[in-house]
Amino acid sequence: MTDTTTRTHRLPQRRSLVTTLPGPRSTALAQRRAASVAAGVGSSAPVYAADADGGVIVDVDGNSLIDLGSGIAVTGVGASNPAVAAAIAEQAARFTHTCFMVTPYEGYVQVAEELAALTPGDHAKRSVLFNSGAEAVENAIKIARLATGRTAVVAFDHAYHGRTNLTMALTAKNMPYKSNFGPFAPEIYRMPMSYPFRDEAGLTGAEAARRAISRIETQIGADALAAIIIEPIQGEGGFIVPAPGFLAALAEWAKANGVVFIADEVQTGFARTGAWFACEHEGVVPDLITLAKGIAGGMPLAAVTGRAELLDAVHPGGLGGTYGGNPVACAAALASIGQMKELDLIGRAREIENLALPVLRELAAETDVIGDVRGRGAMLAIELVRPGAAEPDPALTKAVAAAALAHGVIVLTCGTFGNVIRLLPPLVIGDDLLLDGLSVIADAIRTLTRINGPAGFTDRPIPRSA
Ligand code: PLZ
Repeated sequence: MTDTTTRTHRLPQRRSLVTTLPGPRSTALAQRRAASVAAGVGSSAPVYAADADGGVIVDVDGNSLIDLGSGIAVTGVGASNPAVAAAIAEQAARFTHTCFMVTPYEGYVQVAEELAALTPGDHAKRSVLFNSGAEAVENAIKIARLATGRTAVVAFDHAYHGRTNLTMALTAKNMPYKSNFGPFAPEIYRMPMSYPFRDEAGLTGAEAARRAISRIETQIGADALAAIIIEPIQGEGGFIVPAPGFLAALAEWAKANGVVFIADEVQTGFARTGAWFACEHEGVVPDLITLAKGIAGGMPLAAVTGRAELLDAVHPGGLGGTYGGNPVACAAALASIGQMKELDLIGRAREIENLALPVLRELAAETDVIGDVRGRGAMLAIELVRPGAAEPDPALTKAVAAAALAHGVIVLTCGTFGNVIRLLPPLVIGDDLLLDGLSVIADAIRTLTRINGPAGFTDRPIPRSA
């Protein structure tokens, strides 16, 4: 598996730094950016990409960095997968756009057929395509409200569903996503999540679901509730894997009460967690599923897929958008899904888990600043805390990501408390590169917390920012 994924790579799969980071060319670009790009757009790594392939991103100064972020869980098949690039070029040479609402084309229909086949459940399904995860979420809520004739929507603590007005309301975290951007869309209710590391010890998934359901029943009333939306594993909120049975109990209650159960699989979807979709691990069949990110190898495409009777309840013309299901993005999606099957990227995601989890667990056993190690497949995380306590340590988390970057590894953080290091490598990353990336993170933690590891940095300890 590793061999088949590494052999096909165009760029050398290695970490190598030829400048300190950011190098002079990235620094010059950062200056131009400051004078032209809105300050509100952040970037985790101040290095500008010139090329990317497999598990590496090469920057404009020629540094080859290990990519453990996949552009936030997007480039599972690689950022320049040859089959995807060829499909894009071939479609672009024929037509880049007609607008599916004006002159439809086969690619859109093919993507909908694939989504019906791949998503959980053997009921009749329909799909509608969009450009971004937030747009898919907005439309799933539109569909659920119209189909049920109800208005209330439940979202959870630590949820992330997007940055548009309705999805900001669904998203839990104030800073940076919501602060001063209100007023927010009404009729959104937030319920407690199952968060095993932070819940009272021993709280089962069923008990955590009961806690949420009891609040829904007393504060909203089932007959007012259109939908429950939940990420099967929360992404931006901290890679929170709910206790087993939590999702199933919520889905069962939703079914019994005519509430649409929406799985937001924008981050967890498309082989990332070692299944096509993360709700499969819990045996849950959602009524609607929102998809984006990994669907199209980096091209902007998103979807709502679900029960035919829900999607077909909407009047013709009620759903759409100029670019939704763009033909180039559809060609990329079909090629990406083809690559996931051909390279068995579901199996590869499981191999990544089997390779990385023991490394992270071993590290956790060495130090008292790792409160929790969790995740599934190639969606793994460590939660960093004050020594021996549950108190989040966002400063250490930031410092670890910065130290990893300084040594050539792009790693993302997340979490309501900003204290989670998350791993989202491209699924086509090779074993050696992944292990090298993990050892850099491990060394960063050892160095920053002054634990002497076997193969520590040669550099002086990086000072911890306050
Ligand atoms: N639902 C579960 O993870 C996007 C956004 C990062 P868009 N997550 C990364 C940021 O800071 O903007 C996401 C997600 C889940 C919805 C979305 C929204 O998807 O394609 O970014 O709109």
